[in-house]
Amino acid sequence: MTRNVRENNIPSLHEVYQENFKIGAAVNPKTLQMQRDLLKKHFNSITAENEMKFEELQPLEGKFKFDVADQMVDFAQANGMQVRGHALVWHNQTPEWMFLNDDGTTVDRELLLERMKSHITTVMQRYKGKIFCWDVVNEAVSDDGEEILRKSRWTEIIGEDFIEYAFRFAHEADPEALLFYNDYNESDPIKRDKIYKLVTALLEKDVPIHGIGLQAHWNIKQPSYENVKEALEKYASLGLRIHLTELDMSVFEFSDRRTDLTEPTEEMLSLQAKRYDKFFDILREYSNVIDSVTFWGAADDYTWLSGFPVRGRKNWPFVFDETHLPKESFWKIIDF
Ligand code: HAH
Repeated sequence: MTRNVRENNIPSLHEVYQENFKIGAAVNPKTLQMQRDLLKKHFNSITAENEMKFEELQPLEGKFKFDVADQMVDFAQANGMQVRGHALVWHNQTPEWMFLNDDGTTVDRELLLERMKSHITTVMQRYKGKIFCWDVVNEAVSDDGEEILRKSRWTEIIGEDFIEYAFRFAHEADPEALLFYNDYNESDPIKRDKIYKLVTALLEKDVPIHGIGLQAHWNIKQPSYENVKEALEKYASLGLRIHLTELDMSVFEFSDRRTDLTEPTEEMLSLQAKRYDKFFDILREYSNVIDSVTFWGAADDYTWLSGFPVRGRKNWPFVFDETHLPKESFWKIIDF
């Protein structure tokens, strides 16, 4: 069979999963071109990889730049796809001006809250009815031992309640949008319990939060199936919706810093397929609480993992290969 025939005849991933959850992909202006057909066929949700982050949308105070984000939303609408918004408040990719007065001194709590509200309101109102959910706060929980919240400009200037303010501003801006707290290492028991504690406290204060985003940057060894199941149980017990927001399956363990591979080994690919298989079994088992599973990319020709944690090292984390053909991982997750 020629490549086109094979490509066109394979089942659509999002159609296979229509009874379970949406299947999403992170996109950027380049992948929207290179992966256009693949995206249209297999995904019914998109997330902007970078183009809706603070520094992209409001690089200078009051000077919003919506052109690229608008094109993504238009692409989604033209193709019957949903859009997940990522991300409103984060300690990274936020411009310096946000935290500074004209004279270079640090802003006070009042002004930072005002700027936060203005950003959230402007962005969410623009995409009302077009973006169904937002990662309102990204990665606020610390990876260090006892510390619950990571220290950042947000905690230093506003205090720990910056999180509830962000959710309240977001709910006011678009009462229909689903509001998520999103984080990584979400299945690590210690971090999981911190996330759980944080969200429990928000719920006790009636903060408008509707879901937890599990980034799911996984690899061929970690996390364990058990830890993922326990995390899903624990988050689901809060009565919130769950999204997998940034799924990928690195072929390298996190501590593996090798740079000599020009293609993945057979062993890596078969382990990857086995893990995708088992993880999607688990995700289907929890599909009563999971509404959306987004990959942080679509096919192995582009992944942020080729720059992280080792700069310039190629990675192959998806279920479609560099030429957009299905990998063993694809066949595993559609066979159930
Ligand atoms: C994510 N951080 C971010 O949410 C996303 O916006 C970015 O494009 C890529 C990854 C993940 C992350 C990690 O897995 C480990 C350390 C820091 C950040």
